[in-house]
Amino acid sequence: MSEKIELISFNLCPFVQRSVITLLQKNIDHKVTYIDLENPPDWFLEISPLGKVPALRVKDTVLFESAVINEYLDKTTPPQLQPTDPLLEAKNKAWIEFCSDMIVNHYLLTIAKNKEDFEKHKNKLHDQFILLEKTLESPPFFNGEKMSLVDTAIAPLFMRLALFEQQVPLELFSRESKVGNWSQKLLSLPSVENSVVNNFKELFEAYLKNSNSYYANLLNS
Ligand SMILES: N[C@@H](CCC(=O)N[C@@H](CS)C(=O)NCC(=O)O)C(=O)O
Repeated sequence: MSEKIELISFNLCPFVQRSVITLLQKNIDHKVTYIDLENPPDWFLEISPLGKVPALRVKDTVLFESAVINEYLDKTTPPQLQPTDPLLEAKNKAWIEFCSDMIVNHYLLTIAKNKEDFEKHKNKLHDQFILLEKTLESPPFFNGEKMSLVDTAIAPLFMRLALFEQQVPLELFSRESKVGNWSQKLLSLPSVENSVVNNFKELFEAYLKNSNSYYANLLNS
């Protein structure tokens, strides 16, 4: 019997979530090991060169960086999500980087201690969504009909934005826009829905409230 691949995870990490979506989308048998990032175990620090999750253990090899992990999963298990045309593939990889920057911006927005920093990251994210709106061509996915790794890269951000939009509307894009439709499509996929732990919303809310950030105070009010 072949050894299961192991995804090393922190239950709130959006980068890990990208790999979970890819694993689920491809129906890859795997196990998930959760660690506490505040207090990472020694075995994790020994195998993870950057000390970050996700890490993927495949036999004796440990891969890190979500984009790299997803490319490996994509190359080894069908259906292929990356486009085969080299130019389109490169374009997709560039936009995956862009989505990573958006995720970081959203994180900075959620932990900003004051209104000024909060607004700064919110405006940056808003501008990034305008660029995405201009880049999207035909629905439902980033490349049109076929789902891609860009879709798996942005879905965790859409999920985090949707969770608290009712409580604290950020209004970063409209529901009727191309981005809005894209978000709704991705959030309706079982691979996205099942990519987080059951009590994700509560855990995330508790984490935010604990940060005592400007956004957390808006959530509290
Ligand atoms: N570029 C990395 C980012 C991963 C990342 O920042 N992971 C965070 C958790 S969401 C982490 O492990 N942080 C621990 C640390 O920086 O010490 C990727 O795409 O995998």
